[in-house]
Amino acid sequence: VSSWGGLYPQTSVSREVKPLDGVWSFRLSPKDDPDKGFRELWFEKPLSTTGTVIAMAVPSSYNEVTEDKNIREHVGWAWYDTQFYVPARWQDEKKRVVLRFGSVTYNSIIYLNGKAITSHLGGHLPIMADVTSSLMYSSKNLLTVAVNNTLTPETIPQGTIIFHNDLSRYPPGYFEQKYNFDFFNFAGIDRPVFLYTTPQTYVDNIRVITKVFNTQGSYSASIEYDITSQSPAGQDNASCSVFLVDANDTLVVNGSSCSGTLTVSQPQLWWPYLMDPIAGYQYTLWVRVTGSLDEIDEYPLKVGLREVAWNTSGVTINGRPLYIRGCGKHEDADIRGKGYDAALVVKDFALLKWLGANSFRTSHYPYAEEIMDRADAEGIMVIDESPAIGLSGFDPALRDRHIAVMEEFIMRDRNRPSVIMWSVGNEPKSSQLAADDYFRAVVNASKLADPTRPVTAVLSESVNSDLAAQWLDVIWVNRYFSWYSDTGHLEVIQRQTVTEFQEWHSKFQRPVGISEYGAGSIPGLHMGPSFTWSEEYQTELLLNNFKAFDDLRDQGFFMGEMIWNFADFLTPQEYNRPAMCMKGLFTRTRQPKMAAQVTRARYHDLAEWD
Ligand code: BDP
Repeated sequence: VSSWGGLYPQTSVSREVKPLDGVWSFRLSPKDDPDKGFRELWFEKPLSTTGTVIAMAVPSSYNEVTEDKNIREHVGWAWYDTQFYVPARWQDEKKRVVLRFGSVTYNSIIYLNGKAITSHLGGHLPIMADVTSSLMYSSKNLLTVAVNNTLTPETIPQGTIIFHNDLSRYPPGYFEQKYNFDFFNFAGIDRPVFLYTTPQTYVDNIRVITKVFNTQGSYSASIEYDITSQSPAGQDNASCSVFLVDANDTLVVNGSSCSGTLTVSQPQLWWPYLMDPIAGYQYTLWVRVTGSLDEIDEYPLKVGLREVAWNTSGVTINGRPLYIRGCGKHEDADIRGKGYDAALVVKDFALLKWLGANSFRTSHYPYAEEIMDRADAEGIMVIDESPAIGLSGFDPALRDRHIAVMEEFIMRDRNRPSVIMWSVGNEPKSSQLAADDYFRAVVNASKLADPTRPVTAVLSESVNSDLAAQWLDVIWVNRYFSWYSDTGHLEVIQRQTVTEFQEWHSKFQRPVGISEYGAGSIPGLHMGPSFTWSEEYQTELLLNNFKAFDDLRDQGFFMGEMIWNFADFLTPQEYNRPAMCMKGLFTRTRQPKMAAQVTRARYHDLAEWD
């Protein structure tokens, strides 16, 4: 994988971590002179010496932080920089030093002390660069990031730039960024930034595959592990040892090779929330590599013991049938946009658990690793979705980019117990002829990257025109009966939903589920009898869907239900939505609407254990 973002930075006896988050300097490249920063070499000296800069929070999307409309609506390059020292002893101790961004959205070029050290295509995934020889150990360092949020038919997600050339109506050079998704196109350094050290011999990557065996009601589990390490030129390969400890740090089992299988008898399995009294239980696999000069590196990897399986009618976890109840989400909140915020994440998990949800989908891009850590630890299952939303065209260059993104993304998340399936994307225009070969290739590449989880896509075309479903292990479909069709007619939902999902299952013989349904509601708007946009309408729409889902559940192929959306989120400026997509169970500031209460009642009723 060409742009593997590296293991998440963690401390150990051999590793130090230094966060670089805080307030950085920021300026935009003018809209009518996008390359100004490159021409004037803004990366060679502090940004503040190139012109006027403002303060910008890192991590955060830059769009909603200031009072400047140009910043919120910016299209093109934006520049950030910060200055910092590193301990001089890092050099004396011959540390290897790595710079790591959780993500920069979208395309980025990263400079250290005036030199480009790495670049990355696309947002939402980590970026790592070995900066050992680019750092200055006896003076201040300058870190500069150029980030571009422009979306084109070749990027994932796609967008188009519309030029308005009629000079009687628009100023010279006027253009607009259009995109075919409804969430605001936030950008910037939106996840934490770290420097971390390792010895010269170090753990580079780890893969674990967990299996669960049930012999007459008694479980055992295995962990297949594979460690990649690096050693300085001229030295022999490092040797490896692994130690599995439980949540109390008690040693369970150990191993002494760089790849092998550990067996855990009487394991505490990883169970989803409300499926077992103990949800989200994790062991820690301590991975130790020892270089030929006795140099040691240690890295702790959390491991949940669970196995996902699937057939033509359903999905199981640890051999037990799974019914997925949850919501689509977004990384979205006021001020910070898609910026990682620990308080917000803790709140969101508290709300998911209050609802009785056991899952969410990372609609419509990979979420921050810190969010995924919570999902692992809380026992909330994740349908892990790539940034491919609403794709169309399906030419070979897009396919290759999509496959590269899937490989990079799967490499980041493949060790996580919470991730139960991969979604290659949301609502592709999968009735276009080219979708057939395209999805075969993207799904096959994803299955090659991880054969242990089902690969899916979230579909929206009609059952008879879609060309992607045939390649998927499980099928999710978005349907907005009584909202985008038959608006106002709640009475048709049950019949239409049941018919729709029966058709998908009978045509493709796969497990099917509803990945989005819902209605917008203005919090506090009450109308009886229920009327579109009222809280009553949203609530009754859910209740009618619930009846359909109960009918479908009786038929044995319906794998789950997910409400659109967990919370209201910002849209682009439009005339058909009031600043936000209002389909949230919670408001953008996470206060409950009426619909949250009925969802809570249902989801707790559906729980397999209480
Ligand atoms: C679906 C999209 C989702 C939108 C939703 C809506 O998958 O991203 O937010 O429609 O319109 O088509 O609310």
